[in-house]
Amino acid sequence: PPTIRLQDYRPSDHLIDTVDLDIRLDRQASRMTAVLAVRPNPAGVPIAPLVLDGDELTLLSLRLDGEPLPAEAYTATPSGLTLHAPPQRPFRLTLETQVDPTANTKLMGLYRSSGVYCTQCEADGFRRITYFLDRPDILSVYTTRIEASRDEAPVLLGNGNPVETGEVPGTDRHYAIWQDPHPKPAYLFAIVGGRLGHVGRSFTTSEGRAVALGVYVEPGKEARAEYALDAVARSMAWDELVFGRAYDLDVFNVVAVSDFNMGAMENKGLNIFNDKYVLASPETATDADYANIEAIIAHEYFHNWSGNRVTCRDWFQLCLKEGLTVFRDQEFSSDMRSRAVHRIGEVRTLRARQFPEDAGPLAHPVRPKQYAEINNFYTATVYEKGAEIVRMLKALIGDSAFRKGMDRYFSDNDGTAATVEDFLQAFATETGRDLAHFAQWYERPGTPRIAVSGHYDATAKTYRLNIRQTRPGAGADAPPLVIPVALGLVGPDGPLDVTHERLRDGVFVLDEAEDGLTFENIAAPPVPSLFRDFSAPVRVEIALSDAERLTLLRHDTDAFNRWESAQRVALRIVIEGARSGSETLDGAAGLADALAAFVDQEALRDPAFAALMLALPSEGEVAGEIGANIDPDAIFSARRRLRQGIAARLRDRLVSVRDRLAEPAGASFSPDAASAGRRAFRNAALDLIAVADPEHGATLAREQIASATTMTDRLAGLATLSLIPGEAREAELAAFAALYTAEPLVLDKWFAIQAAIPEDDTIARIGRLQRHPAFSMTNPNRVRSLIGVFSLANPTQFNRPDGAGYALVAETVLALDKRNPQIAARLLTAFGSWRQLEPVRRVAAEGALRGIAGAGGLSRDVVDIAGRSLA
Ligand code: B3K
Ligand code: ZN
Repeated sequence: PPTIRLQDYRPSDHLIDTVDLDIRLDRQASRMTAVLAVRPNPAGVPIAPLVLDGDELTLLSLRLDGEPLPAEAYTATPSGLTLHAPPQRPFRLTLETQVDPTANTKLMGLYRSSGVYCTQCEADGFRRITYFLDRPDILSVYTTRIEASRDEAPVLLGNGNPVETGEVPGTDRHYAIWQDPHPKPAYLFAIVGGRLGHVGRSFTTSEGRAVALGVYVEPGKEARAEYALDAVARSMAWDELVFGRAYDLDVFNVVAVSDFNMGAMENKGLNIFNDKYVLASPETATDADYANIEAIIAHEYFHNWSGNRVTCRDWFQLCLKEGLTVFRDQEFSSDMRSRAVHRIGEVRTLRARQFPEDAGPLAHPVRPKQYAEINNFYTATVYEKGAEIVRMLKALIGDSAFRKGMDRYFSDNDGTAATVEDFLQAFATETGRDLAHFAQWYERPGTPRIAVSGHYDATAKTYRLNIRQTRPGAGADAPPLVIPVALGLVGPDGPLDVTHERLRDGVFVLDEAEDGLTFENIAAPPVPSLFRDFSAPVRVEIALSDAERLTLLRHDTDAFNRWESAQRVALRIVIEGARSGSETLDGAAGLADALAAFVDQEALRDPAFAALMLALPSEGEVAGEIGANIDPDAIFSARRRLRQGIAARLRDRLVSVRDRLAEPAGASFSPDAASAGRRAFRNAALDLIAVADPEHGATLAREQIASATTMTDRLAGLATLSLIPGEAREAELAAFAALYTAEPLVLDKWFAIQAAIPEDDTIARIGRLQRHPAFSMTNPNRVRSLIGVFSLANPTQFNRPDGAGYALVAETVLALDKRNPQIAARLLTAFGSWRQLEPVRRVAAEGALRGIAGAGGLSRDVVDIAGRSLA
């Protein structure tokens, strides 16, 4: 496939000022009439053909200023429409196209999901609706008339504000006209038509605009939409308060559909969501679901400014909207919940998804320099590392300069398609700083390694920190990055109040390959607390003893580093245990003692934080730290041995704290962070109790499943039981499925639990589950729950030495690719770390990858991932 390069960017030779669309919805033959007001771009080449994008389109008719065009004036294929010599003046192009939404299994463009017509246009789906200049720097004002059978689609929604509805005389059809006054790129276009239930409320903006908020869901599920609706209103209020951004239309609608390639989509005024991220009730959704709904509703809403009002010049700038908007939604969730707990969650996600990506063949800069298939670049690097860059910028310039820079970015670029340079320029102008050096973060792939050494001089009473940065794979002449290092010192009895001229608000700026600082008047050897609050997305190497790290766990003021220090000790123990294979783990008892003391001190005070403290680094994280010659079975068993040691030591207090945190009988459900935190600790405790004593654990789990009043607790009981082989497990799994036959989103959790069982039989179990009536290869949520979870959350079975795990995923990729290339390509990224495996598995994984790469008729999406993975 052809490679598209950032350096080749050129403005379009034509602009499209307005788009008037008339869409007649029909199951197999939906018809679009598009009237495009085209004019030559003063910044383009004067005499240029007009080349419109298309994808699987059928052209029915074409007129220029109302007149049919002679056949030799244009060339139309399913993938494009070229006017060889368009007028050198503004003109109107009227295009009629026809598409089959029922046959659209790619879920891009116009398709039907459980009988609901909907669209997905980002990145390049609009060209599956009509021929267009389908690129984000073409901003147009859209007016859309949607027509459908009233019976089939009583609800008709579009972008912008509703202006008219009516009947089509003499038919069973009706129509609605929507007008969006804000110029937008085609990727933000959307319509919905269907039979939908709805909840709504009004929100008055800080500018006095009354906005009708609506959330549309499958009829009968309206009550499950209330939490999402509330999250919309909270997001709107927060963006006004924290970023000064008010909403700019009279309506804001969210629609939940059940077949969706990703989480959600920020179409202007009409966000379309995967129903998994809208529908919630205590009986069907876990606390994690509630938190995800809140975060994703906020994320899509925040795009209204960071993405829609200011959009991207080209797709290389994707992080401009995605990284920034992730940062904004993280801040929102932190304000709604516990900031420290949320930060730890952010870092866990980054380490689980982005670090491996950045260390493997799919690594790319946060702003990629080239791509073959843009839909493969909606990655953890663009999103999560992109958000970390914004966070570092804030740490470097300070809160108030950051807010001023954001204001300037929005006002200077409002209504335009911007670049990363435009973003940084706003902050440079506001602060007078040169951010060119900082901009390297957008250009350089790979997780930086920071080697730190500390030297205490007992005579001089000084403490010297040396800090050195390197990037794996980068040459010695690679320019260093600008890295904010938030740091402090902790003494044997508590944090030290240190000052240093190089520290501003506790942040040391490392902008050279190597640098350091010396603290004076330090009475005793301190322990450095580095990268507080995870101030930069780096790996830190420092030789500290377990005892020193556990000093941080006890005494640091920084919650993140308290958690981090226990994680580092656990990592060291598991890595050494995996290497030696020995039964006894050096240092495990010390860690268990520290955790016991921590639980005594914190579990009742901050159960959510304590629950995180009990969670050991994942097998994937351990693998990433080891980096080469990985044996997932050795990691699994060393990690399990450590868990057993900790569980045995903590068991009694876990039983008692778990009881003390129990909800009083009859207490009403709340998804808030405090209640969720209590459940999180109780369930983390249950899991560990079951590790210490499977029989007791199984009994408690079954009791919890039986008595649970929330999906969080019921599912946690089932998850604990799922790791204890036996009849009880199978019986409870069967009972759970029977209870939720009519709840696909709940059955997804049931698929996921089973896909993650680290046992030999899991492959066979998955085979059976693929034949379960609730499973479907055509629904992305089902595939992700069963095969996606298997590939990402079951390292021992995915990486079976006999290759059966790879074969299962490879078969699924090939089968899916014919229907839905985006989902197939996403699944294939599970092979991203294959080169780090030990030889037997490496050969097996490579074989599976080569099998895919060699198959015929592959999509561009899969060819791209397979090719880069093997390169
Ligand atoms: N912008 C969309 C993602 C589109 C993915 C296209 N393959 C949702 C989001 O990140 O907000
Ligand atoms: Zn986004």
